[in-house]
Amino acid sequence: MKRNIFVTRPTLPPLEEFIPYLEQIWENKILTNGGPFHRQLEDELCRYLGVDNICLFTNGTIALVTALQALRVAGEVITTPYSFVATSHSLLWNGIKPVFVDVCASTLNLDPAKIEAAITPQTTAIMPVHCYGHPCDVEAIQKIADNYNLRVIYDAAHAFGVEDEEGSVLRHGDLSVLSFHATKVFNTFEGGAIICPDAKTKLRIDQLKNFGHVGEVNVVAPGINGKMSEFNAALGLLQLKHLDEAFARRKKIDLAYRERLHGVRGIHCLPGSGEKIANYAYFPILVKPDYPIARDELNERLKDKGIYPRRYFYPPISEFPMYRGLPSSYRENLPIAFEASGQVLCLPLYPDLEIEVVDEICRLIAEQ
Ligand code: T4K
Repeated sequence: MKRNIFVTRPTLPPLEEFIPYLEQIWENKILTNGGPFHRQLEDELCRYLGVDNICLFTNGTIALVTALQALRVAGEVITTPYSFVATSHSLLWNGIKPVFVDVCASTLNLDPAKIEAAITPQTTAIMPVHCYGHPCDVEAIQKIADNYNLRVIYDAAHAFGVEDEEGSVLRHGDLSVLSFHATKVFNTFEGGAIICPDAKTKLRIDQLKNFGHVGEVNVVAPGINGKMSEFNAALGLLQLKHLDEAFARRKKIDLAYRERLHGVRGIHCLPGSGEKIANYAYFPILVKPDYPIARDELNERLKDKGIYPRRYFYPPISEFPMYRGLPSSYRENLPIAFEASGQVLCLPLYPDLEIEVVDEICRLIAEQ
């Protein structure tokens, strides 16, 4: 039988550990709308992540859409073209014009040095992404935001559990948004969250994710249905119990890749993020021009062996039809994002990946 090694594989706790949660849901018949597991997961995540307030969502994309709505962001928002398309789609869903700014070559995060030149009287916010879990230059971004009175909403879909010297990276900016999709380091099958600084903002976001309802008969805003169900919240509670072990395994795999790919001509591993606590969510390599074959050829050859890396993020978002007409989408404006997008390959990384498979992948890469 042909074996398939995917870029990621969800970690699932033993099935029997989930049964008691299901029994409890069946027993109390509260399936959604802020039930007991939902409340418990919010509490436990606040503790685990070291944040004060969290609002759970049905997925990360709806959380992004709602974060923008909660802060009444409008006009133009500066963002990165080097991300998953959900980042800028959330702007279009709010009738906001994305303004793409290039990324830094060393981190592939939004380059603060290029933000100011893109600010216009219509700019109301910046939406950076902690790409692959590597924290943005949060201080430089906040300084610009303070100078120009802009909001900052971090797409932190990749940054669950990441900490800098002072604690969680999720405390930066006005809001941070997480994804708990099946492919993420912490998953609830589908899910997401907004981290917010105070109880008042949490209350507003909780209203917006429940159609804008305040009480039984009052609706104060055109909110959406973004609520996480009890089933998904229960999955989250169970996953949390196994998370530290999963991070430790990810770290081992990350180190194994770095050791084995060190010195392979034309292969550049993005540097370990240098933050106090990383989450080892992805293992992106750049296939440089001095590698014997092009990135896409390497991708095909690995696939022939049953290994499926992914070209996250190719093409840049600015190339998709709904974005490519924007002035900020011109290729000349985004040289680093385009170059990285043509070279990047995210190698398989998930807790159950065996080191022998890492050996094999690295051998295949080294011997081309
Ligand atoms: N912002 C950023 C920066 C994001 O990266 C994302 C999501 C979002 C916002 C939006 O958050 P959500 O609304 O999704 O919560 C995947 C994910 O669907 C997406 O969540 C993620 N980013 C993106 C980077 O990756 P695809 O199209 O690559 O997924 P897919 O189905 O091809 O899965 C990749 C591999 O994972 C498969 O080859 C096999 C494995 N897999 C996948 C699933 C779904 C499994 O083994 N089991 C599974 O259940 O987008």
